[in-house]
Amino acid sequence: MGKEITFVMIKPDGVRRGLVGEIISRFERKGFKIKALKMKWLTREEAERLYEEHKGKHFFEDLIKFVTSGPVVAMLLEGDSAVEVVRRMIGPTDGREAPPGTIRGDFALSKAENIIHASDSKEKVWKEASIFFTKDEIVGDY
Ligand code: 3AN
Repeated sequence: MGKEITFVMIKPDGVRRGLVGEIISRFERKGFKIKALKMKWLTREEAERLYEEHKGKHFFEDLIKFVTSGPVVAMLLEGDSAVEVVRRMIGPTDGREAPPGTIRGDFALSKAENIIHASDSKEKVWKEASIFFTKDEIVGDY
């Protein structure tokens, strides 16, 4: 509980499909405060760092190709229980199973191309955020 920060990334399919505004809007309306925001085209090395835990899995190569296939939009969001609440708002990995009302449930029909990534634990937030942001790119209280 309490004020917490989480890392979110709109994947290349979300950017290509013009869902950036819709997705950011959902988080703003929920009450999260944007603390950092950036569009970036990941290098292979950066993508491998982001998905380190999946190295060796059958889908790893496709995942890296997909996430480097176009620019992504990364952000840090601040709010109560941010990690857990944002994960609930994005829904389960497979868009076909994600309930309506969740971002994946409303916009994805695939497990591989599922629009959005969000940190699944507090420990991962800063590891993932450091691929995109330096300390001075995170704004202070407002
Ligand atoms: P989540 O993004 O819900 O945390 P993870 O961490 O299990 O899911 O998977 C990371 C990413 O890897 C997913 N967003 C998806 O793009 C891809 N992925 C995971 N499992 C599969 C799979 N079985 N087949 C293809 N892609 C997958």
